[in-house]
Amino acid sequence: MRRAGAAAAEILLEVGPHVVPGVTTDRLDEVVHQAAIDRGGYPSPLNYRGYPKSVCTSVNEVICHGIPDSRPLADGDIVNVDVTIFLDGVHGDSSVTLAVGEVSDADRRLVIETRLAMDEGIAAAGPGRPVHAIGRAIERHARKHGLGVVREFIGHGIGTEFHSGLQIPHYHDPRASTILVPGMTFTIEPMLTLGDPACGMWNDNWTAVTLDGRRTAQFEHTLLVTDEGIELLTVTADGTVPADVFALAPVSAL
Ligand code: EYF
Ligand code: CO
Repeated sequence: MRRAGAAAAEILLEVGPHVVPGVTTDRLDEVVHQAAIDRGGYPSPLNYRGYPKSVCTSVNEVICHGIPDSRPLADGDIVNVDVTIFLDGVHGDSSVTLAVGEVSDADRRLVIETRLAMDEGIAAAGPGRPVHAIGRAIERHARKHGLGVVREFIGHGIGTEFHSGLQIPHYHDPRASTILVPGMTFTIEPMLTLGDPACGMWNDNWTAVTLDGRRTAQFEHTLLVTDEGIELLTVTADGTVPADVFALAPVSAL
């Protein structure tokens, strides 16, 4: 799992610099596909439940599962790049939301606070802690910053399966009463919105969008519960965290 997680992080670091105005998300798909193959792995999304590409690229109002296509990214877009690699029998799953050129202060704030919400969720997890503590921390952070939390898509157990039985809501759901124990591996991948988090679906039956058309951002790590706490698996072997490398400068006056 550490090797698969590190490979996912490396692939994000490789594809990130390609995210510039004018690039197509099809090109990002090619880069991610080749990067997975180069590492001796397989891009987990490809043909997963019929998904047609090797990566999810979710632009602006697209919440998740955006399918790469021939539309060029434009200055001011934000795009989530969600990479999962199957390597040596297990999956590593991670995503970052990247700015395309110069983005508005509102979008910058959305991206920064979504990453911090994920970090709050990670901080709330640990051995002996209930799963619902994660969503409670994420929802609290989102509320504090006037952002919505998407409820339809949640974090998941991960290992030899891309999605195992464990469900990790990103909002407070007291029914998520599973107690985390060492050895569990799962993702935290909150999707936050500038407006109403209600979700719709394009008629391709893959692309999830905000109903109000407002923008949305997402970050994701694969995590391991240890005896001592939580280990981030989707970091490179030298500890580099892609979300740190691509972090946006804070908005000076909120
Ligand atoms: C309506 C898929 C998409 N599912 C999940 C298949 O966990 C993921 N990313 O962090 C994740 C990535 C992909 C994925 C890529 C394809 N799918 C199944 C069911 C419905 C759906 O969208
Ligand atoms: Co995931």
